[in-house]
Amino acid sequence: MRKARFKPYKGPAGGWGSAQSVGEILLRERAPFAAGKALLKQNKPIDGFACVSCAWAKPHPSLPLAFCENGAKATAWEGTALRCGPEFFARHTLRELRNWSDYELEQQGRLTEPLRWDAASDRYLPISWAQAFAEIGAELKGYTDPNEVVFYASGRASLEASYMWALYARLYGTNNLPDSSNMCHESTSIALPESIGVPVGTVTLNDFAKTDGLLFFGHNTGSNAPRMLHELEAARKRNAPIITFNPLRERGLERFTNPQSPVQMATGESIVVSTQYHQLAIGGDIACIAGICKALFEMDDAARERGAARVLDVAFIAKHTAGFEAFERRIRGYAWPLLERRSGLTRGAMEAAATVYAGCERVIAVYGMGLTQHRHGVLNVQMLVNLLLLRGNMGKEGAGICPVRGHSNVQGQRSVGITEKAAQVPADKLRERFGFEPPSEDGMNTVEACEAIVAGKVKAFVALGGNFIRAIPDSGRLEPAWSSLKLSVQIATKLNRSHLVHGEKAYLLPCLGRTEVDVQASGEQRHTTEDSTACIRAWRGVAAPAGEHLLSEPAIIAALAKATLAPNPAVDWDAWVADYGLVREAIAATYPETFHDLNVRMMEPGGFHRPLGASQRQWKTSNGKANFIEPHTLSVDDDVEQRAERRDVLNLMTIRSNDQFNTTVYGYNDRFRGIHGTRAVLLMHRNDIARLNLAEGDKVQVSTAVDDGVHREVGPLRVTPYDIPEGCCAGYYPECNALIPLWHHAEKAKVPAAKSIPVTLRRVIAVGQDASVPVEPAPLPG
Ligand SMILES: Nc1nc2c(c(=O)[nH]1)N[C@H]1C(S)=C(S)[C@@H](COP(=O)(O)OP(=O)(O)OC[C@H]3O[C@@H](n4cnc5c(=O)[nH]c(N)nc54)[C@H](O)[C@@H]3O)O[C@H]1N2
Ligand SMILES: Nc1nc2c(c(=O)[nH]1)N[C@H]1C(S)=C(S)[C@@H](COP(=O)(O)OP(=O)(O)OC[C@H]3O[C@@H](n4cnc5c(=O)[nH]c(N)nc54)[C@H](O)[C@@H]3O)O[C@H]1N2
Ligand SMILES: [Mo]
Repeated sequence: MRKARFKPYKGPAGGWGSAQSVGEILLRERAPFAAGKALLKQNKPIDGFACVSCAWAKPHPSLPLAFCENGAKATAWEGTALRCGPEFFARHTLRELRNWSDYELEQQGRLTEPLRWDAASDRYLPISWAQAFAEIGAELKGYTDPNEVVFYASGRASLEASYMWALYARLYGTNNLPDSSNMCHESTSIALPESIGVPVGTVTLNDFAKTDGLLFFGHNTGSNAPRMLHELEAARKRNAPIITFNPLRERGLERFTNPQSPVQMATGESIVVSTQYHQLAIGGDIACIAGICKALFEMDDAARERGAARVLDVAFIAKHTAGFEAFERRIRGYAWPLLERRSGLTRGAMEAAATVYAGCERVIAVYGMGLTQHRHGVLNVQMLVNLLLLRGNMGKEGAGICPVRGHSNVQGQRSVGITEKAAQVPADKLRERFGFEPPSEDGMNTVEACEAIVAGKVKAFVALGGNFIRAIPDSGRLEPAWSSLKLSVQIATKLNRSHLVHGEKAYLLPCLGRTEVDVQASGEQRHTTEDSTACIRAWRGVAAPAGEHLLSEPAIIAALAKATLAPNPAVDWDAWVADYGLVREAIAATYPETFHDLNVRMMEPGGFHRPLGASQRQWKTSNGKANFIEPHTLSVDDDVEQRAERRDVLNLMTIRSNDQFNTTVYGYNDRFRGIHGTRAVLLMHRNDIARLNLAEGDKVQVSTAVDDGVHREVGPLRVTPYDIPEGCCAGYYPECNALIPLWHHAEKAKVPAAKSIPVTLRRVIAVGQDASVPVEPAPLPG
């Protein structure tokens, strides 16, 4: 039995706590030596492998140890000595396994052989690769409408595998290519093209080295992109201010001890990361940024009166932007009390941020899921760009916008064709090279695919990695819908819940991990990825494969494609698998602007950058300008806002612990937040706990407070006092996903609004009571 403990964490991010946490997971995965050895090659150019954890950029030249605590956990997770083979599946039915936790499922170790679900025994039984491919191919061939098949991709596969995956789906006849990005930075992909004409971030590590100020919105850097703390440390040593906006005081954004600095480690010295820390309300960002802009306008007025230098970059605004006047009018029209109420910050706090911002010449704005996963997530991102544009912080060294991407190649998979949007497909190039007519209709994104599955309009779901059923909203409604599928196919490294919730026919196909040596007919293969700064580089695996029967992702995709599609002499799948260099030639031919000479340029030790107009002040927008986008609302979520008058409704955000990678739960500790041994917690403000007649340690059921006729409930969760704004609360993803209605997603982008869910609480066990004696639910104040 794990014992739950709650104790505020006083240490810095990094430091010895980090080293200890890495040691623990290496032992738990029984891989201290193998994974330890692999770690030395992690993020090393050319002969090393790109970390399978986050997508943060890798510096060149690299640090001696180029990995962080959570990167090491990810490597240990993949390099585990534990195996989950046919013997395991012979012992357990899927019905039984569906009661296991996410942690227990993945802790069985690496999958070793292809498996097919046997309905009679409700077990996965071994099957030969040849038979699996033949059966899946025959099934897919039998459908008349290709749009009834969904090809999901999580963001981990290489550029080579991703390109082949997208081509496979389009040759089959569909653009149904939803991906993890649909749940993540799709708000960015919609927002930035309208604002500045690129779909991705504009900054590189060189900009981080030159910047003299950083704005940080809604990203938990210490847990989710810890290597970035090195850039932040360097910026702080140059005295560049870092202004953070987050409802929670995330430790990694407060103090950091560099584990690679012998002096800091020995002396326990740590640096202050954020020079200002603003704990705004969940969803307070639009109002907060509007407030900072308003303060800038007022400072600019005062400067003009005094005849001092302007605060706004008027030359930049005049030459490069459109929409300024309407934006300015709108912002000036907001009254301070309204902005304060909506942001949860004081006018003084917003003015303080504006003053420091105005004192910096080169500013980078960094953000994560705290901005994108909201109903108005797109507007959140555009407001942040507006703020940068006011002072010309776009397209100059040391300045720009930095969406921190999640999965290690999620940005890259989009660059090579994984998208449901037909307009983004270079149809002419595909037609010319492969002699087929690519589908011209848009396919389904993640939310649309879920809607179609619920409506019984999907026959097959084929997944290149990920844990779709756990990652999506509305688990309680979605899981039962899966049984209406005729076919489900999962390509994976470890067992997860998505493999247990399946269609009439189900296959589980185990693949090589990215840390592993990949030998094909022409020899050992390299592969490529694109990071958060649009830097593309070559890598190769270094560890021995986890099993002799594993195939690489490209080999599995090629075999599926051959079994499914009519032969096409222009696509030689076998040659591609024999030599991934040929896939890269095809990538270069299909996307020449980004990927010309990919086979040569990928070997540049620091990689090469994708050309981005916005970073040269070339605006590939519809009007050729950088656009100020007027906010049409100050509320980030109308579903939550309508209920503000109901005092029993709290606004819930779902967050990641320091001991997980998305749905992969490495352990039950969230060190930086002082939570140990449990994930079944609800973090609340003390005043809300008192107001709702609750006490620390009570167990509550949490329900979604919307009236759509569906009852959604999660629990019991332990009421845990935390430093979080009043009216807000936090619980862990994926455990709380059952609370998010599928329709509660970002406008335009359809990213599930996982950061603001209106909820009510019901006490089921009072603190000190035996868990077996539920008490009456506490009456809620009216
Ligand atoms: N170790 C590890 N690394 C990871 C992952 C992982 O699970 N584990 N996941 C990867 C993936 S796919 C992704 S997308 C990224 C995710 O990395 P993040 O973008 O950091 O995502 P979350 O952990 O969901 O944390 C969101 C942060 O936003 C804050 N926040 C919530 N609501 C709001 C709001 O309304 N406004 C503001 N300003 N802040 C808010 C939360 O307090 C939290 O600090 O990390 C990637 N890297
Ligand atoms: N409530 C809530 N929901 C969320 C979020 C949130 O913040 N809150 N975040 C969203 C975000 S940002 C994202 S990106 C999604 C994540 O959604 P997904 O990407 O679908 O989920 P992961 O948990 O990353 O997938 C983990 C599984 O990937 C498989 N895997 C690992 N490595 C490999 C590999 O090399 N190859 C293959 N083929 N398989 C592999 C393993 O079987 C593992 O179990 O979740 C989203 N859902
Ligand atoms: Mo993500």
